Amino acid sequence: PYAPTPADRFSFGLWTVGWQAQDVFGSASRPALDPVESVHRLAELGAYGVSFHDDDLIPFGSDETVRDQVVKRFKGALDGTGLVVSMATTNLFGHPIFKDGAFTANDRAVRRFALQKVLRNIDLAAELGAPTYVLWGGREGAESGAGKQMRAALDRYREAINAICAYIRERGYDIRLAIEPKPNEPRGDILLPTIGHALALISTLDEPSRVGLNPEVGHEEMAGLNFAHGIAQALWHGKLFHVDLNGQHGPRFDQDLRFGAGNLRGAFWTVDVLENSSGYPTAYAGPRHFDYKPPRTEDAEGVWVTAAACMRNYLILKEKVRNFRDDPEVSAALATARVDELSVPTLLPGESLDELRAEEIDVETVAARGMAFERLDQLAMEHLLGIR
Ligand code: GLT
Ligand code: MN
Ligand code: MN
Ligand code: MN
Repeated sequence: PYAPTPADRFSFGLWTVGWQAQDVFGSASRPALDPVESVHRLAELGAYGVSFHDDDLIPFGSDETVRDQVVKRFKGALDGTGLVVSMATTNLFGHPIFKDGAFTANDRAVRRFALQKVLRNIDLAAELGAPTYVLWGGREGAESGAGKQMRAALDRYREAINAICAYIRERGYDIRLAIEPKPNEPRGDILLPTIGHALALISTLDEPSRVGLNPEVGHEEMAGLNFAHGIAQALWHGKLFHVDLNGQHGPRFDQDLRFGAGNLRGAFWTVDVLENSSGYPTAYAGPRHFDYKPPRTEDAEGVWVTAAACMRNYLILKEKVRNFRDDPEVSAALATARVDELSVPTLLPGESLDELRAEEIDVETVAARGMAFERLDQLAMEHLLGIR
């Protein structure tokens, strides 16, 4: 049991298993990993897809000959294993040219270069069949007050996303964009810090229907937010295009732990939402994508232990969530907590507000009713702890 198959649609970024574990305080603890080997290992483990930044695959600054060779080899690995490219994105944060951002750098030449880099990699994304293109603006932000004019930066952010959408339309590509929010790191304060901020920007775009979200568990939790609630709202807006699954221990540096580590209860409710266990009409249709970092303590083989664990933990939680939802005691507790009653509109169809105002509500009786949420939550806890 809990052995993943491609039908589970698990996917990994090349930069996750390929991370050499260089951090702010120390150099790499693992050797470089060939993307072709990653494709083979991920396929053997039961994954269905991979995602990549341009530079994960084609080293920054490569000439056309190298580029063509790399892409050919990568395609060969995909064809040989049946793995798909589930998403692609641009590295707009690694090179020193992006030290003050990419789409929102004060320096206009940087912004023009950033856009060039994105458009070029969108051609490759289309060639490899990626349905989703992620925009993570880790360097779009500031450490200080006066250096960045926030409203101008938002104008430029929107301009860039509109230009990318126009390019995708002109080329006739079947690609949607997904913005990935993050509150901080590497910049002191990043633009579009949460799901809500990104949703608000999307509503102002030229083609809002082409743009949605790629929320990451750890990024919302760094902001002290509830990830399951965040993705539920994204689904409600029809904007959960993609998801980055990982683990985080509350507000601190971005830990990118394997899925299930860190906030385990949060992971339980995240799977509940993604698997649509409560049966809400809008379900998540994208890949179960892991964006985590195998800790610096692990060696080259340890990396694959963590990758397998991400998928295994997801499948274990999926079973626990299903058992929770199928448990007759849970059904009774849901009824006692009047959870279904929230789906009943507050006003009757056609009811006038005068009728509402005329109604006599027994305030004391209504106020005295307990909600019995603790009983319901304890049942969830016992399913998660494995005693039910
Ligand atoms: C980087 C970041 C991730 C993003 C990736 C996409 S790159 O690793 O920390 O959260 O999803 O650009
Ligand atoms: Mn992260
Ligand atoms: Mn990350
Ligand atoms: Mn991410």
